[in-house]
Amino acid sequence: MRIKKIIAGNMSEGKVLLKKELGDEAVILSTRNIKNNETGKDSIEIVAAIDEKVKDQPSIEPKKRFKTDETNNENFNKLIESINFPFLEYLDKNLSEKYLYLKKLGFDETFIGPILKSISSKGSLDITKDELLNSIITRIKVENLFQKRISRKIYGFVGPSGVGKTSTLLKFAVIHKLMNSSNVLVIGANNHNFGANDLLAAYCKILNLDFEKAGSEEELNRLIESQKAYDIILVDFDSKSKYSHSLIENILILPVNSTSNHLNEQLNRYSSSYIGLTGLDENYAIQPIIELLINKNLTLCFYANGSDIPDDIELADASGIKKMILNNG
Ligand SMILES: Nc1nc2c(ncn2[C@@H]2O[C@H](COP(=O)(O)OP(=O)(O)O)[C@@H](O)[C@H]2O)c(=O)[nH]1
Ligand SMILES: [Mg+2]
Repeated sequence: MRIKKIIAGNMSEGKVLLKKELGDEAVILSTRNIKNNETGKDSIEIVAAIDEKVKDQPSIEPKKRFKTDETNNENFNKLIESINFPFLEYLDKNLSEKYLYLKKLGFDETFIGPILKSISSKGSLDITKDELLNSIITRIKVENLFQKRISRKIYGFVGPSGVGKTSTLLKFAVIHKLMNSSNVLVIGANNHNFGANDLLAAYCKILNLDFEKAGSEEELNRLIESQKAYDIILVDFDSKSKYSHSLIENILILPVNSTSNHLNEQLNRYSSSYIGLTGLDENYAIQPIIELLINKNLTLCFYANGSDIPDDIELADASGIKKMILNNG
């Protein structure tokens, strides 16, 4: 047992001192009022004791409950990130934040690596996430094909079947007719699918568009040579068409929800630098198409987000591409 004598101004001050000296388990043995020899003030003398065995017993800490506060959530997220991306600990905070931002937007390592390397080598790592995204978007070439041109333009719509070539062509035609008061001719050169040209002819009739049918390459060439009065000629090809003409600029229509392999195959097959996308109203992964556009230096012209003619098509521009990236999937 340990005994301690404490002099304090009053009882409550004495208890505080006692607790500090002997702990919670101290037992008060006696108290008496005294005059403090040094100050001459009325004081209290407390004598207390503690059983050392009790004092030395390890106190049992109350169980720590798992707190689901913000700090814990943050730590939990960090833990998950370090499991998913173990190499992050080798990147500095700035780089790893940018890596995670691009990763969460749907880009993958093969794309993010060179992007971060390039901004890092330019010493531009201090840019914000938004500026980083904008810097990616500015790498994508865009061109406004809805603008009226001085000379006659001939566009061929090419690409895999069922991707939306015909409907995109019709949207394109109506926009030129309404917005630019252009003289538009639609040529049906879809000769591998029974009834496709007749169906297109019917659509053109409803939409008040001039229509001609080209059953062969010769017929197509003849139409191009003879129909000089039109401002714009749009040729609806099928997936197997192999026609080429120096005056035809092909627009490759690609589904936005494609894998890298599929997109590259289509590009090799139809070699075209103009790209139109369809299916932005459906689920898609953004990585393959953005990578294709940047790495192959292609020009994105427009994107379709549904089957309504002519409403469901948008001209490609930086803000639209940003929306496409931020809303992807
Ligand atoms: N959801 C959706 N459907 C589309 C889009 N573009 C075209 N389609 C539909 O896809 C189907 C095939 O289109 P079509 O133009 O005939 O394709 P083509 O074989 O390439 O000429 C049609 O039912 C279109 O209405 C799009 O952007 N989104
Ligand atoms: Mg078609």
